[in-house]
Amino acid sequence: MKMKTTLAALLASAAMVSAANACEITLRSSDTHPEGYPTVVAVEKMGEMLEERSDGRICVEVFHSAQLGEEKDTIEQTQLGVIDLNRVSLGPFNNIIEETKVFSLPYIFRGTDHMHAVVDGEVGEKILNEFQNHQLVGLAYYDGGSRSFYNSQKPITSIEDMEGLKFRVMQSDVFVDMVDALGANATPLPYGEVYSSIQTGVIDGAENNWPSFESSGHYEVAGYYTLDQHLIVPEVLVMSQASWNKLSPEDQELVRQAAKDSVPIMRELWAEREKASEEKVRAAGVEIIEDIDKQPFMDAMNAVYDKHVTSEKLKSLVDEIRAVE
Ligand code: GTR
Repeated sequence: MKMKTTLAALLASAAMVSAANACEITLRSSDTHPEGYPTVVAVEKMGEMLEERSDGRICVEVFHSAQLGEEKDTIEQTQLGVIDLNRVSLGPFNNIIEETKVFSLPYIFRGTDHMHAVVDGEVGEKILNEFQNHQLVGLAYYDGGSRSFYNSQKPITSIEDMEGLKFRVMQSDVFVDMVDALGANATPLPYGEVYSSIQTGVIDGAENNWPSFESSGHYEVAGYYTLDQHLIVPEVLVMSQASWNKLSPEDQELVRQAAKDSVPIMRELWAEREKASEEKVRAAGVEIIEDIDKQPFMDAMNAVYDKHVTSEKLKSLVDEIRAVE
């Protein structure tokens, strides 16, 4: 049995090597999420399109489950050209690319349709263009659902219940200030450290969308999920400027187009996964607090806007986002 497994594994890796050999260029892509997660599948699909359209010359290899590192580190690696492609939340870019903050502001989007209209339009294009000033090429936006708070301690039914709780946030000052403004304490941590930090009581909880809450297993250690939906943070697929510069203009166009064509695929996968993850979490017995007055949460966010939306550039971007129907 063992022999058979080993042989099968050898044959499989031999097949992979020969497939890899056919590719003149293999773009290594990073993702923190596990196999089968919508972002991972979408980049794989992008790779298939690219391979087909380049007659097998350009391939994409997706390293899922944070195999290449946590987001903050992989962003640096992508800027350096060590990693070619990276699918990340916009959150970890906030401290590097100021303009990305506008998409990370609490309650900036009125819902998914509004977010889609914004990222598909002029503002979306403007923010993608900002990446080129930071050794990166912005290729496409993916969905990140809406993020809500979960914790291991108690049901949060109002903003008062947030008082004193310790929440992990993505590594961005916007999110630290967001949690502070709600009367809780923020701990910026890499995604991969959240599960054990809740389990050991280092933090009380975190915040995320249904698919991440489910796939990370956080729901196993944080039994209360309050749907305050404070954030809708789009995700991005970026490429290293160094890797980009190695491609001919024609190949650059192929990459850009394949990335764009993966967006509708991703959106469909996302909608399905949101439902499936919600069902799984509910079936596991997590207490879901849905009936919550969001207004006090929204009002508290004025402090975050006052602190982070200070330049004329960001102010006008916020106005433009709000004006999109
Ligand atoms: C997820 C997002 C990841 C990562 C994670 C986090 O929703 O898809 O890219 O940013 O949240 O909270 O770190």
